Amino acid sequence: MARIVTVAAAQLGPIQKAESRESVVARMITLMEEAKAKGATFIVYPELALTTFFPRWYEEDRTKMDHWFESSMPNAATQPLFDKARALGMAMSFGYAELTPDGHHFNTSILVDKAGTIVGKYRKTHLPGHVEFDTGRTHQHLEKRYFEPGDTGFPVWRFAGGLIGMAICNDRRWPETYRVMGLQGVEMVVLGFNTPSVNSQRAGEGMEDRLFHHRLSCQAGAYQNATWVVAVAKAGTEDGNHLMGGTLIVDPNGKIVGELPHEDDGVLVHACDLDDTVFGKETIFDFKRHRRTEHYGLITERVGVGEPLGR
Ligand code: CDT
Repeated sequence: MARIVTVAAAQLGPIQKAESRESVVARMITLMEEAKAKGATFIVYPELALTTFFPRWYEEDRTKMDHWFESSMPNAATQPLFDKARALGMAMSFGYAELTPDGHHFNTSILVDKAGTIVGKYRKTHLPGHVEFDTGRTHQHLEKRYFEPGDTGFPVWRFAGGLIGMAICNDRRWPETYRVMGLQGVEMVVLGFNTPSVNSQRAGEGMEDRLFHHRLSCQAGAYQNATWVVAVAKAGTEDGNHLMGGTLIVDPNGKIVGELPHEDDGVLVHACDLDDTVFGKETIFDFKRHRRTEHYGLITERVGVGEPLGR
C-alpha cells in the first residue's frame, strides 16, 4: 500500500521589521487552515519564519539582536500555532532563531508531531555570509555574526509514517547535507530558505540565476539520494530588501512536481508517496552496493581545497 504524506509547503511573503510575531503567527495559522482544506497532514514553513530576515542588519553590540531570538518554544507568541496544529491534527516544521538557556545562538528548525509535541530539532550547519560589516557588498548577510554553526548534525526522524530530515537554506547547496541523511534512508527532506534575489558580491547574478541554482541544488539532492525535497521560501521585499520565491517540491526522481509562481503567503500541496523513493534506493543509488568509501576520505579530511593527488 502506498505511503502517502500530503505535505503543504507554506510560503510566507515578506515580514517587515515592525511586524510582530503575533501577526506572523496569525498568517501561519491562515496558511495552516488552507493546507488542511487542501488535504495536507504536514505543513512546512520557511527558515526564520517568525521574523524578518534580521541577519541583513548590522549591529555592533550583538546582544542588542537578542530580541529576534526565541528563548523557549513554544512560547506565548507561538502557542496559538501549536494549539491550531493540534486541533487540526497537523504535523509541522518551521524555523526560528534559538537562544539556548546557556546563551548559545542557533538558526534552528523543529519537527512538531500532530499532537503538538516537538519531536525533532535541527540547527543550521552551513552558515553563509560574514562576521563583520562588509563595505564591498551591496547588502549584508551576517549569519556568521549572529549564529553559531549548528551542533546537531543531520539526523533523520521516524515521523509522519516515514523517515524525515531537515535542512536550512544554505544547507541545500551542499551535497553532504543530503548524503548524510541519505545514509539514514531519508525519504523526505524539508527545508526553509531566505535567499536574496541578487548576489551581494556580483550584481550580474540576479534572480534567474539564483532560482536556477536553488532548483539545481534541490533537484540534485533529491535525485542522488532518492528522496522527496520540500523547499519553502520566505519571499518578497522586506524593508527594501528583496528575497526570491521559488517554493517547490521535488520528487525522488529529481523532478519538480510543483512550484509557487508568486512571492506572497501561499501553500503548495502535494501527496508524496514515500514508496516512490524505493526504486532509486534499490537500484542506481543503492549505497550499500555501489559506494566506494575508500576513495572518499578527502570529504572529511579536508575542509578547503588542498594539493592535487595526481601529478
Ligand atoms: N539564509 C540563507 O542561508 N541564505 C543564503 C544566501 C547566501 S548569500 C550570502 C542561501 O544560500 O540562499
